[in-house]
Formats: sequence, structure tokens, C-alpha cells
Amino acid sequence: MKIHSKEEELLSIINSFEEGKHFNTIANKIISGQRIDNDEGILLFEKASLGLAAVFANYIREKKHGDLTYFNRNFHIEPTNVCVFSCKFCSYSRLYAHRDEGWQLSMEQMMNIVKSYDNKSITEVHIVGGVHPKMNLDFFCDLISQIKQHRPALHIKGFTAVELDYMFRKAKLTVEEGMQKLKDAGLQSLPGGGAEIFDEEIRQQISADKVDANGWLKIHETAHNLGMHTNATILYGHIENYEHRIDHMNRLRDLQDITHGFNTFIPLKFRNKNNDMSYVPESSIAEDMKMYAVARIYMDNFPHLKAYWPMLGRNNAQLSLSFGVNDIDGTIDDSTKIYSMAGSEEQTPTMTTEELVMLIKQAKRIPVERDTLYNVIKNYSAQQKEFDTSLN
Ligand code: V47
Ligand code: SF4
Repeated sequence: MKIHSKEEELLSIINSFEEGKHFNTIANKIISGQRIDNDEGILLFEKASLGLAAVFANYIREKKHGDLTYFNRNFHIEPTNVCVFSCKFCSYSRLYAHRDEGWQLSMEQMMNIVKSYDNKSITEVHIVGGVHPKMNLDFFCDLISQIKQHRPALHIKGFTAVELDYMFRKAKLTVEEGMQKLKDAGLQSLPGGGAEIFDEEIRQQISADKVDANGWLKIHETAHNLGMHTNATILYGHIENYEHRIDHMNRLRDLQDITHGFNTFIPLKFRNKNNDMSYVPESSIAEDMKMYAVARIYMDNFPHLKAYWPMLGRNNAQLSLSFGVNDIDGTIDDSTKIYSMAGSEEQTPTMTTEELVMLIKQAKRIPVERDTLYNVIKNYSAQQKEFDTSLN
């Protein structure tokens, strides 16, 4: 019997697809580890069937990570949903004039949230919220130092570039000065939010008044230069087209070539409940899976691709593990409202470690608990074997 290499296998699978012959150049690039260009990214979105895109994305995923699939134990603090901005897709924020309809947590309330995890083996707190005009840089430096004093080993991932841009401008500090101050207080990494879509025209239509693409990228570059790791998101499935998605990923890929500071790319599906864009239909699950697959193929220099289950729903997050995804975020403990308020099926997002492990095992992948920086805390591969035999 002839033994086929993985590469030969990939080429023969590609050629079994009707449209396969149009994708030989892309297949050869993927096999030889070369990156695809923007036109090829658009071709994948427009002309590749979902099955073909999945074959490419899965090949890359398995080359990078095998079956390993990461999750972590985390909770969120959302200090406020009061926001000076009014992004059209946002279901969560309230303007300052309507602050009575929203929430604004005091330092004590936020520290009580942190303390409520004292006996739990949590490794990360993710802090993200609206842009409140009275919660300034000093307030957040104080919050970070108090958390660090209370629980030094807890990794603090906090603040989108949108929140940071506003804080730094109000404090009349440069991005470098502001970021250094937060780092000195104990901030360790940045989440990927606020990126939305970088294209200037689309950004103008959906979130006109907040930090622009260059401002977002500059903040992440500065964090990288200070040795911090960050994530990046894309908000897709609204009024953008495939060119805009590729342009967005291209700007991130270019910055990553310079800094290598991004850990994870997180496509965020637009959810359309209770916001000013409710007239825009949500993308289909097939479209969501295509987005993950093309992201995995195009973003060759991003180590990880995450499906954020509170937004996508746990079943679809499980499905995404066959479309290039190798991370599904964490336990969450019902501590975020951004997606439940926008209509996600996960109205009280909480998963135990056991549930996350089972979700990953059912998809025939190997669960790995990680910390924020992808250091392995526990690899469940030994138990995977037991699971496989119990199925026979
Ligand atoms: O920037 C807001 C998005 C983001 C809606 O880095 C919406 O690990 C869809 O960035 N439909 C904030 N998306 C959340 C975020 C994030 C989440 C999980 C993990 C990480 C990480 C980062 O949420 C915002 C915006 O793009 N968002 N409203 C909506 N209706
Ligand atoms: Fe404010 Fe963020 Fe909502 Fe925009 S997405 S309105 S910046 S909370």
C-alpha cells in the first residue's frame, strides 16, 4: 500500500472538490508555508466552498497545534456600561446623560468581585467596559494595583484601545507614557476589542467618533514594544464586504510582522438585538465558519485563532474547532453582559472546566488549560485516550 504524506493527501482532497483546480496555487502556498495575498484571501471568501476552506484551515491548524485546543479559567469585570461613544452596533452602552439606566461600579464593588474568587483557581481577570468620562487613568491604575496587591498571581488583561485612547488623551499623556503607567501599576496584556473594521468609510458609519485604525494599531504596537502581549478582533457580518475584512486582517498581519506581539485573533460575529443596526440580518453559521477558516489561512503569523463562545454560542464554538480554531476562551462565570444584551443564545455565560473539557473532547480534540500567555497549566491528552476507548 502506498503511504501518502499529509501534503499529498491535502492535494488529492483539494482536487476532489469541483472548484479545486482554481485553488492549486493557494494549496501549494499553504503546503510550503508561504502566505496568501489579498486577492487570494478574497478568492477564498468568494469562490471556495465551505468544505474546501475547512480542509485548508484544518491543515494549518493541525500543523501549528495538532489537536491541542486551549481554554482558560477567567472572569470579567465590566466597570461600567456608560460610554461617551455611541457605536451603532452596541447594545450595551448608555450615554452619560442616561447613566441612571446603566451601571458604574465603585472601587470597592470591583475589589469585592475580585475577592469573591479568592478560593477559586482562576488565572485571569479581563477588564473591559464603556468609556466613562469620570473613570480616568489614575482610577484604573489604582484598581490594577489593588488587584495585584490582593492577588499577585492573577493575570490582568484589560482595556480596549478605545478605552485607552480616551484615558491617555484625558490625562494629556502620550500613548507611550500612558501605557508605561498602566504597566507599572500591574497591567499585563490587552484584549483585542475596539478594532471593529479598520476601513475608514465603514468605521465612520458604525463607530464614527472613537479611535481610528491608526490609533488602535499604535496602541497595540506600543504595548508590544513594552513587552506586553495583546489580542486583536474583527467585528464582521454587518455592512462590511470581503475586501474590508481582508484589508482589516492585512493591517494586523503587517503590524505582527514587525512586533510579533499579538497572541490571538478573534473574529466577533455581529449580533443584532437591541441596537441601532438591528435591521442588519446576522450572518449564517456557514458564513461564520468561513470567516474562521479564511482567518486561519490568511493570518499566518498569528499563533492562535479564538472562537469566543459567549458570543458565538457553545455549540457553534465546538463546530469551529473543525474550521481552524484552536482556542475557545474561558469559564467566564456569567461576568460579561456585552453579548447577552446583543442577543446571544448564551444569556448567562458560564462553563465549568469539566464542561469546557467535554466540549473539546467531543470534537475529538485535546483540551489544554492555559494561562493568558499560553503557558500550559494542564494537558488533558492522557484522559483523551480513556475517552476514545470508552466510545468503542
Ligand atoms: O470591541 C460590541 C464587540 C468587543 C457587539 O481579547 C459586539 O480575549 C458583536 O473585544 N455584536 C469587546 N460584537 C469584546 C472583546 C473581546 C471579547 C472576548 C475576548 C477578547 C480577548 C476580547 O465586543 C467590542 C466590539 O467589537 N461588540 N457589541 C455586537 N452587538
Ligand atoms: Fe462604547 Fe464600546 Fe459600546 Fe462603542 S462598543 S458604544 S466604545 S461600549
